Amino acid sequence: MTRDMDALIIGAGFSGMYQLICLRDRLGLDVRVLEMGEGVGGTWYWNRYPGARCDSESHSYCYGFSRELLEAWEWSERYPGQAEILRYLDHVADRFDLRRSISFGTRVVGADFDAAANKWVVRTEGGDVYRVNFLITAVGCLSSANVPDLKGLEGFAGDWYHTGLWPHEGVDFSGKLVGQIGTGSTGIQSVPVIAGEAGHLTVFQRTANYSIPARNAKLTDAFKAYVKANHPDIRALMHSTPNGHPFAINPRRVFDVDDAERERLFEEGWAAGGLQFRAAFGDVLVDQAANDEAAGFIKRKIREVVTDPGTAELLADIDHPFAAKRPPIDSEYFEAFNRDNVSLVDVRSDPIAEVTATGVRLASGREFALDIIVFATGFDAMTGPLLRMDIRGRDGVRLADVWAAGPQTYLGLQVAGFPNLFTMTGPGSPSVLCNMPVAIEQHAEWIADCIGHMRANGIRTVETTAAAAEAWGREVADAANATLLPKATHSWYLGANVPGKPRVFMPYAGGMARYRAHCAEVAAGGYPGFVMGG
Ligand code: N01
Repeated sequence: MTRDMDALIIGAGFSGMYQLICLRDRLGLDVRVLEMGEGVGGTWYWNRYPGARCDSESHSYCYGFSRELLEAWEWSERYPGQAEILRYLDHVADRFDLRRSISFGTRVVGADFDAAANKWVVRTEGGDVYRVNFLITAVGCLSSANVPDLKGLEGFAGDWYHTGLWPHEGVDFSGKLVGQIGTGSTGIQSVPVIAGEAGHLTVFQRTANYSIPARNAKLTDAFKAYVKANHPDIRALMHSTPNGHPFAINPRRVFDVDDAERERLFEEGWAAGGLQFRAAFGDVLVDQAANDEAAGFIKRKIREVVTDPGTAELLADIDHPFAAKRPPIDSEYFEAFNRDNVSLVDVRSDPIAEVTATGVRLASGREFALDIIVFATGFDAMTGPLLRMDIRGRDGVRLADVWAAGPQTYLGLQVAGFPNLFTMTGPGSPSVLCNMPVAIEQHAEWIADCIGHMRANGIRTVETTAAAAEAWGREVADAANATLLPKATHSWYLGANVPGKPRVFMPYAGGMARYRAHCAEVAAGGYPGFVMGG
């Protein structure tokens, strides 16, 4: 089948769904969404691992574009669990009648720009072809699972799973010997839940990680009423903060206060829980000495919680500044190591050498018998989901070649040589450093406004320039270098978790509020940095 349309969106997660509303219902375009899964939800469709829950607070982890939607939906907990988020997105799909414009179970394998026709020609695995004026990738930043290339995995007699591709029917851990590799945000969420079900859980830790207690709880009626009554103010606050969260970062500096007051304020942040701890001071992510204070506080907490001194030392032996990697938040993560059926293994000093038929063998020869291996090993982030499709721009140039030394975009939204292609939450945008729905809504609206502007003015192509992308690349690097973020040299922000991936700091760390203002200025100023043609 070959179809001609105005626009195609790849992915029906938070971003693709709202982009569909903007293009179909507001601009009246003939548009389709192609989605690999059998339902909407993106990340929340695939990540069904035990303990999967959002680290953003529920009243901020939702769309803000519709007052009616905000008023119709009520969250049950402070942090929404995977199932509740998926119910929410299903509700949005029903409410805005989105499914009729989405093809599920449809994987895009390639897209070529046909310059003569000024069309993107998009191919699906099933052999369908779409010829469209605009192609929008809404493929998510963390959707390409990273399973380490471990020797012997194919011969493992037990079962193994990656958290990001979790079976919909769930996994029965009861009485099983389970090994989990990875202690990032995901692994830290899954450990306590798997520990509660498994016969024994062995956690293989390569890099120890900070974590802040989430302090999840059912929402009270009073809080729900406060949210309902204050939507506009809450949204305005979220739009004013660098990370898009519904609480401000306190501008005071760590050394503005004396030791006792600092301890009290850290305790207050610790009690507030989650990402609010990071917001207790304004300089934690820019000043190493300030960061050391926050890091020291968390390490003391870990040692207080974990009873076995050897295990506590391993968990607190953290080699990077606090929040330089995405800071996890947890529900009883460190406490889980006090259980008799949980053990911690340091695979930094003694790496995993191979997976055997019956378990895992370390370089030293130590062996662990396992029935199930859980890979909480993260993703080929930001570029992975784009590069696994064969996207070719002008003159057949492959995106993979253009980005061979690392991604280059203007505003994370466009790549030079790839006209009329928009990359939602792409590398170079704040995306993963921001509460995602906030970043997503801004991108969807900016893209829709740009396309609306083009149609109103008879413009057929929009394409950023190499100079604009290079200049923006420098801004992205400068913004990161003004913080401690690049000091976590093994972080996925830098692509360091995927062997062979170029080390480029990918998200824009200058803050969502500043980025939003910059994008608005670009649009108001007639789109400098973009060439409008035809
Ligand atoms: O992945 P990660 P994640 N041998 O890359 C280890 C988002 N998220 O899925 O640090 C041994 O952070 C690796 O070790 P090291 C959030 O943005 C959001 O946990 O590379 N270990 C690390 O410990 C988050 O940042 C929510 O040394 C290996 C772990 O695996 C992002 O998803 C909830 C290994 C991977 O950590 C990714 O988090 C959860 C190997 N060969 C996640 N390879 C929300 O709230 C990797 N590791 C929305």
